[in-house]
Amino acid sequence: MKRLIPCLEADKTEIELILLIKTIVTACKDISFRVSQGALSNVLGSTLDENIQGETQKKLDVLSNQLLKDMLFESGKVRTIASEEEDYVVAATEGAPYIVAFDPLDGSSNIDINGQIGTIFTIYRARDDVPFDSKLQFAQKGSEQVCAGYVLYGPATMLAMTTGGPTRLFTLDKTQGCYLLTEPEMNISADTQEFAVNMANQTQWSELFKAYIHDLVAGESGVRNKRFNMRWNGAMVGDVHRVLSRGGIFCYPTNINNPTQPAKLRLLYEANPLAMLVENAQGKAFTETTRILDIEPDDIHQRVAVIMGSANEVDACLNYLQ
Ligand code: AHM
Ligand code: MG
Repeated sequence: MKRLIPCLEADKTEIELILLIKTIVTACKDISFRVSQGALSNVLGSTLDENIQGETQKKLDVLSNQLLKDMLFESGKVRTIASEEEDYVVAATEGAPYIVAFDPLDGSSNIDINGQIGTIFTIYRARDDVPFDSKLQFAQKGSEQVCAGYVLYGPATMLAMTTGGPTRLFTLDKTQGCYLLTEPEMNISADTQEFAVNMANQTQWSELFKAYIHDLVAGESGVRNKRFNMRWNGAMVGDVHRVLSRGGIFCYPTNINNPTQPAKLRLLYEANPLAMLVENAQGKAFTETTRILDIEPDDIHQRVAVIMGSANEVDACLNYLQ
């Protein structure tokens, strides 16, 4: 089986980018080890702090964030960093070619129950037209990403990644400490009978979105004339991994009861990288109105509604929302 680096070389990925990807996935190997040790590594539970988004930080959130930051600083390849766990952008190496954003540990509420969690990352070229340490470095559309990926810490540790070509899946061989190519081209089926949404949020949905889910749940006897099944991990990285692996639709729609924070998921380090992975596996990724990768960002912690997955089912959902 092909290893990650030779695979990137065969894809003609630029050497500086290969070195940066290597840094990120090496940090993730460390996170994977600590996650797999569970309570033995003394990383379970919460800290006493909150991040800028008012969420309690878990010990593993903080640790993963620090680990990634330290290794990215050392690499010398990153001009500026943005993270879910950092209030502001973090200046790294002036003149370096790339900027990196990440959610160090997506699905934090799964940490203490030994559920699926993962690190989501995205890489852009640094901008020379704005100061190296400005948040404007990240004022780039998702379509500008040069690499998007996640490392999923499940029963196996897996890396899904694209550098513009197909979305490839690698599995961490823990005996050798290397990522091996196990799925050269992920391909999301256009049709599906599986959806992922937090059903407990129904009172927050628009009437149009309620109608869509109602018709899915109605099964063979409803207008869709087809039985749908529901799966929900509570970690977007795990839910989207399932969608990439066997098709499906993942929805996190607008909360109409909360005008100050109508969406939950973050554009920069959750929606954009997962949208690129989904699109490069023949899926679609939209908010309720717009292709996610076309959004002009206005803040590093900006939130968006998300509907992504099997192309025909995303179209079907969007039809309800017009
Ligand atoms: P996190 O980045 O703090 O872990 O929050 C994001 C997560 C997503 O992974 C997941 O889809 C969503 O929050 C679930 O939230 P909820 O359980 O509130 O519906
Ligand atoms: Mg997250």
